[in-house]
Amino acid sequence: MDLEDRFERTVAAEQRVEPRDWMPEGYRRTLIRQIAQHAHSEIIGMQPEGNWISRAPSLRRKAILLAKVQDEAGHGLYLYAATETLGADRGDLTEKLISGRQKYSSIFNYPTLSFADVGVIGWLVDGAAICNQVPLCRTSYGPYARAMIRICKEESFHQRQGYELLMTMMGGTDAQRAMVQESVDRWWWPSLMMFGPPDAESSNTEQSMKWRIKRNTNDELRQKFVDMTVPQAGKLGVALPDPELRWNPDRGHHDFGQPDWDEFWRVVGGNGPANEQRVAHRRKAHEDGEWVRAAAEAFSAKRAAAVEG
Ligand code: FAQ
Repeated sequence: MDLEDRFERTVAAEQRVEPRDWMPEGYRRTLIRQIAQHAHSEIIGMQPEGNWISRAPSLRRKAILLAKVQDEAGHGLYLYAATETLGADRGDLTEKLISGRQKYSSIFNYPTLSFADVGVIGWLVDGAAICNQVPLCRTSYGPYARAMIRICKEESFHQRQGYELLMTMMGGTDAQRAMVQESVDRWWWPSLMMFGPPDAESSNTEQSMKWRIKRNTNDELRQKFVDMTVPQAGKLGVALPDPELRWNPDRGHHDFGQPDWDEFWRVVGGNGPANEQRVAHRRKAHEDGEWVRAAAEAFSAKRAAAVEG
């Protein structure tokens, strides 16, 4: 059996492709692209919420938020490690991110204007992330699938954290309830965009589904997210800002309106409300960390010399 046949059979049998196995170059490239984009999203995704750490309304909320943002750093590092098993270089991926040559999720290019945004990011953004990532626990590449299992557990915790915060605010004053509603109005459509363009415009889906890198299409997951979120919104007592949103008994799903796809492509193309700021901040952090990388390298060279000596 030639190498390509063996690869095809492994994927078809729902077994995992492992780092030392032969794989088509396109498969490797697609994985590096998707996992790197995901890793960058986690790292850039620390910024919108990080904005509120110093202004959290209580010590408890500050501690929770700090822990969540720290988890996101962990997810990013975990995912960069998964790309390294495919032969990618972490430094090179960071360079691509800060020079705008590699993407990260559109959602993190929107500003966080109130503390309710912390709750809404947990509820909607982590909720969308979970919908998208639970199927990736069955992705065909072993290290990615295993990373997803742990990441999904933490994302579920993050989502409940957001929902609990919003429940608390909805049980508060009229001003707090209004703050939550205003935040939901701003984040609803960008959350739907997280799943990527409609299937007809998704250049990678068909091949990624064949390779079982992706297990569902963008539209399937978007639908699942809407169906999951509508009852949660009802319980919370907030309205979702979509006049076309209604249950369709024939389909057994909710019908819903389309996000503004022109806005999506603008944001993906680098022209969203906070793209420049996000990338500039990441670049500065990377440059400010230069001395740490130099010190670590000097230390390991010294240790290696001591072992040899
Ligand atoms: N933003 O052909 P497709 C998180 C690009 S969760 C920006 O459909 P694909 C947790 C796409 O790269 C967020 N770009 O692409 C957290 C492609 O461009 P390319 C991260 C997007 O890959 C929560 C082009 O459009 N999660 O961080 C977006 O098959 C709270 C055509 O699209 C993941 O990355 C977008 N929304 O499907 C952290 C999950 N959508 O590269 C902090 C893993 C598409 O050909 C706080 N990734 N593009 O030039 C995936 O499942 C997939 O990559 C999709 C996109 C579904 C995102």
